[in-house]
Amino acid sequence: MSLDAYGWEPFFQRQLPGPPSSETGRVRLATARKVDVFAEDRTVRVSLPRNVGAAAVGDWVLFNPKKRIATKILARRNALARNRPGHAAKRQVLAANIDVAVIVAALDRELRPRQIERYLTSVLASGAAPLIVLNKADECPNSEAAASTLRNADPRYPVITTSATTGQGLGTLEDLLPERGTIALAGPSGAGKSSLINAMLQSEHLTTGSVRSQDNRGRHTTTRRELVVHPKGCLLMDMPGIRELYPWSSPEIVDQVFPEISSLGQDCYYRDCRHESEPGCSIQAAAQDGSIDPGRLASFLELRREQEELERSAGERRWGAA
Ligand SMILES: Nc1nc2c(ncn2[C@@H]2O[C@H](COP(=O)(O)OP(=O)(O)OP(=O)(O)O)[C@@H](O)[C@H]2O)c(=O)[nH]1
Ligand SMILES: [Mg+2]
Ligand SMILES: [Zn+2]
Repeated sequence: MSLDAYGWEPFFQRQLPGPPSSETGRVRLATARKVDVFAEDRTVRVSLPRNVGAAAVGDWVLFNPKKRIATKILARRNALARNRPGHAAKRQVLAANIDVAVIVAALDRELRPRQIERYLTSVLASGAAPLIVLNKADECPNSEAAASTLRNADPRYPVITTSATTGQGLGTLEDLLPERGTIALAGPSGAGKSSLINAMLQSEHLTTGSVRSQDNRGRHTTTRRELVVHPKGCLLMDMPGIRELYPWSSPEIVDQVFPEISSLGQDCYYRDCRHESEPGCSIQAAAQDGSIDPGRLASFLELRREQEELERSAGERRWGAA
């Protein structure tokens, strides 16, 4: 198979040639010092020496086929990243070189728009196109109402309802996926990410797991990121469920996630208004007269704070201060 099938592009071609006799492959599975790559005519496991760096699933690597050692990780076109939980500023790349990030939520539990806004904050920072999937539509009598709630809050992104169990909405989902693109599925444990991929592949390739009966939360069945090839040609990346996502993003991206709120901030009396209790704050004024959603406002303020803090910590690390 040609490497085009795995998303090879001029952007990566321009980074060649590598060392003579090296081969190119795309990482489909990664552990700390070993990666499985899709190469032209086979899948091969190569070791990843420390000096080469850390590879993420979706990365392109050069490797020495005889020694089965990776020699270089090619520069990424983009990456979906988070701040490692429990760290002030430690970037963790979740997925490299992706075109679409599918944010999967499940309809067998309460819809959490705040959680989706967190994912959007990560996805917009990556540059991948977001697509919101509300799965387990078979478990929810008014799945369309849930989808409408999200569309009304922000009409910019597609929101679709699916069921990995009955197959409902899978055709619509597949139609929205770019034919040659790389698509990462992210979302909380138990939302049905692995089930959706299996349903699209019409195979039981990925392990799926039950949810806890008291609150329908998942049990973190998927423990590694993995890239699989869809029969139509696109690549699907399964990801472990994320408990609480701390996006690696920026205050400016948060503004983009909440345009109806951030645009009001330009009219605040103080230029550096924090939109809390300052006089002349047009965002608080809009909150008081009910013209912005209080849930979205709280989410906007929280994510702004978080990203400002991250920017400060990351900057301090970069300059070696404090
Ligand atoms: N009723 C219903 N159940 C589903 C659907 N999709 C998945 N499930 C079930 O939900 C449970 C969790 O599915 P998984 O596919 O393992 O969920 P996941 O998002 O991959 O979870 P992690 O790997 O833990 O992050 C399994 O018992 C699935 O059978 C659906 O559309 N409808
Ligand atoms: Mg899974
Ligand atoms: Zn303000």
